[in-house]
Order: sequence, then structure tokens, then C-alpha cells
Amino acid sequence: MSKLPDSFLWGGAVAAHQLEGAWKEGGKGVSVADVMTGGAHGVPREITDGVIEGKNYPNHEAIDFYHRYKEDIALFAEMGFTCFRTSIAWSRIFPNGDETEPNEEGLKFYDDLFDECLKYGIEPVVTLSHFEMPYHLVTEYGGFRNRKLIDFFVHFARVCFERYQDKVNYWMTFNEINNQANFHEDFAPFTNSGVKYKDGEDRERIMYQAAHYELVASAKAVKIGKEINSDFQIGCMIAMCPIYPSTSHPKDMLMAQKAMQKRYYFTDVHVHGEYPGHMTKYFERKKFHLDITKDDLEILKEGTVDYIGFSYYMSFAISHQQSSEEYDYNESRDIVKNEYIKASDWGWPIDPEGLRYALNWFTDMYRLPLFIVENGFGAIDEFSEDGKIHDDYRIDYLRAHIEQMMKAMNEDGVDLMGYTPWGCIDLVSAGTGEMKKRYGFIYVDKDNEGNGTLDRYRKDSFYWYKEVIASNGEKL
Ligand code: P53
Repeated sequence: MSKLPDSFLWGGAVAAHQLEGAWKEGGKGVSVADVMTGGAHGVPREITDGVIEGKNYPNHEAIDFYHRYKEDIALFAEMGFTCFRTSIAWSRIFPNGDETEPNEEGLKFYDDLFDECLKYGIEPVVTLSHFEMPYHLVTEYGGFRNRKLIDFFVHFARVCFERYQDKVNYWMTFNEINNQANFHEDFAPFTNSGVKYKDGEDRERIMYQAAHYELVASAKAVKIGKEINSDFQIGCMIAMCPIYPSTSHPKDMLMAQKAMQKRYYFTDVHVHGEYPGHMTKYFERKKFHLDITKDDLEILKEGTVDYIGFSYYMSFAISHQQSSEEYDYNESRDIVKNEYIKASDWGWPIDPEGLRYALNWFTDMYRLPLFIVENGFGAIDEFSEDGKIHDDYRIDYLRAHIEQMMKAMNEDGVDLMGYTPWGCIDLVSAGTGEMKKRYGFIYVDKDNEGNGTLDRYRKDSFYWYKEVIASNGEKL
């Protein structure tokens, strides 16, 4: 297999709320992640009204990265990371989200964290909003259903860009902004946008309105970021689950295409700075009458992204059977099992070729550099009798995906900046709040109930990934 460019970024990815813990330290305010309890596969996390005594909130302590980041970054450096993706917890910088002045202690924490990375030659890759907005913005303003959130986010972004302009080059605005295409469930609208639905509300309209304000906020941030430092690379972040037709029935094909449009129009707005025709027609047909102003449309044009960051875990398959004549996508209803592929213990389909497909699809659609900022295998790890964790299932998953990634680059000519597998150190699952759904190269001794020493251990995948990086992808 031919070589990857020397500039290719190898690393790992995490998000502040899933590993830092220290939820009340350093002046931090309560975030949306702090009011979500632990769930399980098939048991949704409960979103409580504030923090309630006696409930289990796994993100409060997480893996205590806040106090242990030096030890953890040393381990990343040992693996040879050249980049490290994390997020800045918004509520460390603006505890309530609507303050004018930032919290210096929060800013200082990320100065130290980024310095620690740079000490080892590790480039920080930073997401501004990764499922962790200040909870006050939900209770006071209704989250991103409120236009005021644009200014709060942009102010936060400006403060971060100014403060870290000499330390951070790679940025992303909103993590997996398109998860909320699944507005039928409560999880994505809350984690993406701080939106809590009331009974009888038009969930879909509210989602599109919130997403619009986020897209405007993102574009404004991109514009300001480039003014602060023109070298910045600022991307969007999309959860890519390609949707295949379940059969070659033309109606399934059309259903898959319409579903892709609904899940990925967010990328069109980020990249092209305008809504595609299918969306404006859809808004008209549904009579949504969204608050989209002339100024908004201008700012969308002015703040287009430099690259597309995306997560890839799985693909979906879809059938037209349940849908109407118009093929309106309902993610909770229309996704069907793909008989050709297996799934993880959490029911996530495993489809390495889907990554090559996704890389090609993004390239065909948008012609921008791509960055795989999440990919990985959530699994149960156990210590063997020799005291080690032999996570060959994880190695198999990652190897198969890296192979497809390299084919996309070397055979299909895809322009890819880097690869950061998710949860390079075990952390709290976003979807279920569990610890036992582990992704890491590094094991953290902690269970779902919160017991454990928090000690770190290298898994087999740790040594394997180290070789992959050292050989720039040649030794898989
Ligand atoms: P967990 C759904 C589908 C694809 C990616 O997820 C998703 C989700 C939300 O659960 O989230 C991303 O922890 C997200 C991370 C998250 C990771 O995937 O549910 O950006 O915060 O931890 C894995 O197994």
C-alpha cells in the first residue's frame, strides 16, 4: 500500500464533558451533560430538571482528566499522537453562558492543557460545542430555540479564538450538528441544541429553527475566527452514517436519497453557505415559516468552513415501506436492519467499506479536505488472567476502517487531513452514560456505578496503534 503524506495527523478524540469530571471545580457552571443520568443499551439517559440528589450523573466525575491530564497526555505522546481532539467545556469559560466576562480559571485550564500537548508536539484539534452548553441557557432561554443563543455562542467562540490563537490551529464549531435530524427522540435535540420539548409541540419545526440559529452562529464564528488568525483551519462536524437503500426497488433508492438530504443538508449550509433547494421546498410544503432573515443568509455565505470533520461508526439501511408518498424521513421509524453486516453489542452496525463510501461521498458532494475526527468500537473489556486486556476485536475494527480510509486516499484520491479514533482513553459514553461501553487504547478502572481506582492501563490496542502511527499506516 502506498504511503500517506508525512503531514497526516494521527491522534485520538475525546470531549470535555465525557472525561474531565470536576464538574463544579475551577468556577465551572452546570452544563447539559451534568443533568443527564446513566442509562444503558435500550435504556435512555434521563434528562432531569437540574441536578437531583441521589441520582447517578456519570459526567460529574467522569475519568477525572481535569486532574490527571498530564499523565494521560504523556500516554498519548507515548503512542506517538501528532494531534489530540478535545472540546472546550463552554461552562468552564462562561459558567452560565450569558456573562460578558469569561472565567479566568477556566481559560487558564485550557492554556495549561494545550501547552502540555504542544510540549510533545501534539497539535490540539478543538471543538467549541460538544454536547455541553451551559444548562442556564436551557432554563433561561430555551436553548437554541432562541435567537439570543447566537450571540452567546459567538462571544464564547471569539474569547477562545483570541485566547488560544497561538496554540490552536484546527477548530470545529458544533459537534455532530446533524444528530438532531432525529428529533423524534429527546437525546439529540437536548445535547445538540439544549432543546427540551413540551407536549404537543411541533418538534420538527423547532429542530429546524434551532439548527438554523446554530448554522448562523457557526458561520459568524468562522468569519470572526479568520479575522483573528487567517491561518486557522475551521471546520464543521458531521455525524456520518451513510444511508443505503435496503433493496434495489426504485422507491427504496429514492427514500435513501431523500433521507441523506435530510441528514446531511447541514453540510451543504456549512460548505456552500446556502440551503439546498430540497430544503427550502420542504420548509415551504410544511409551512414552517422559519425565522431566517436576509442578514442570516448573507452571514451563511460569508462564514463557510475550510474542511469537513466527521465521525464515522456505522451505516444505516432504509426502506420506503413506512413512509408517505413524499418520502419524508423519520429516523426512528424508517431505518431497517442491514442483513449483510454484523453489529456491536450496542447494536451499532459494523461496516468498514461504509467509511470509504462516506469519504468518496463527501468528496463528490463538497470537494473539501476531510478529517475523520471520530471512529471506533464501543465494547466490553475484561482483564485476562495475565493481567492484560487483549482487545483484538477493537484492533480488528480499527484496522479494517484504516484500510478502507487508505484505499479512499490512495486509490480514490480523497483529500484527508487526519484520523482521530474516538475515546482514545476510556470515557463516559455519550449515548448511554455508561463506562463499560469502552473505546480506549487506555483502560480506566471505573465501572458504571462509579466504583474504581481511576488507574490507567495500556490495552493491546495501545501497542498496536503506536506501531500504526510509527509506520504512518504501513503496519496494520
Ligand atoms: P457513544 C450517535 C450516533 C453516532 C455518534 O457514542 C454519536 C451518537 C450519540 O451517542 O455520538 C458521537 O458514546 C459523539 C461522542 C460519542 C461517540 O459518538 O454513545 O460525538 O460524543 O461519545 C460515541 O457510544
